[in-house]
Amino acid sequence: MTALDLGLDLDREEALHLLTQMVRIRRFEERCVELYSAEKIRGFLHLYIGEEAVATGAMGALRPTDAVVATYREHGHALARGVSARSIMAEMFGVVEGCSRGRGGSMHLFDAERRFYGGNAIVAGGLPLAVGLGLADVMSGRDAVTACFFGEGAVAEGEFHEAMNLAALWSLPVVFCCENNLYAMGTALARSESQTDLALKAATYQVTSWAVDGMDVVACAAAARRAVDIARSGGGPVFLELRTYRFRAHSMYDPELYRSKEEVERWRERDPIEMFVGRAEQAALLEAGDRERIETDVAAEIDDAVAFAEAGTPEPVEDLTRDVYRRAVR
Ligand SMILES: Cc1ncc(C[n+]2csc(CCOP(=O)(O)OP(=O)(O)O)c2C)c(N)n1
Ligand SMILES: [Mg+2]
Repeated sequence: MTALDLGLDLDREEALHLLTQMVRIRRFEERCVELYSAEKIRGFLHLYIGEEAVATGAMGALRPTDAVVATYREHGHALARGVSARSIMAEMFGVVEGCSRGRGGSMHLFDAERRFYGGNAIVAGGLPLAVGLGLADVMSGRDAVTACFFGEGAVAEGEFHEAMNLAALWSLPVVFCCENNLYAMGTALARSESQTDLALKAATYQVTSWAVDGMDVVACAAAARRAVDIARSGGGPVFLELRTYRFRAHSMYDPELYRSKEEVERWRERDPIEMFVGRAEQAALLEAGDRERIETDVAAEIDDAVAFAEAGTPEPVEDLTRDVYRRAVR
């Protein structure tokens, strides 16, 4: 069967890129779990495992001049955006070589050069930020789109409604990527929202919106391309409801009493990496040996990132008040 017969509108190079990015995210986070157990990484750690297709697919639609806003579950977005594994791992370790100088940690990855504006720990906190970035770009005459990633838990916050309204009212070039993984910590969507069709909800604000299979990296990439095209060409904001699932606990520890093991198993059968490999091999976009080579390269990249972080420098005592503001006493 040809790639197109299988719904894969991409070439071999693109297929290798998508697989590599998803494997990088998966393996990076698996290593983080080990480092967390070894107490090398401390604090909160929210894993994206299971959701890799969303960030991988969406990020490919953006230019370097576009902006990205994410949540505390953002390791994958940072990696896919081009923030180096070294500087992310160093940030996890809390050393000055980290992308936020070691002051942010897992939840606050930041890289102004790549227009990666966090890493935001407050649920829905990134949405007004994205609206502000979109407005600033328009007012400054910059041809840029802002992609804002957030969980479905954000739609219950007032900021979601304010952001949708203003983005639509001012026709801002923002693509809202709602990662609907069905749960906000232990709260299932249907227990907190009267309207669970999130694309419909966004549409009430006159925002172009539709739902996407968030486990299918090719569908995510196609949806993001279309959404970014609309936003870039003056069509106003777009809302994508990317239906996905996290395979792991909300944070590192969570008894997971809110969902059954069978439900998790059912979703694992739709593992975005394995599904993509299956289809791409069938379409002869991937060849024997590709997967193994990618795994080897990724393992080497992560080993290197961990060694870099291990050799990192703790912030010197003299820097403790750096960037800390205080009012001058007259
Ligand atoms: C304003 C606010 N309220 C509560 C919390 C605590 N909290 C952290 S994560 C989370 C769940 C968010 O779920 P969702 O938006 O679906 O994202 P997911 O974790 O599923 O990716 C909550 C309630 C918070 N960080 N910010
Ligand atoms: Mg969620």
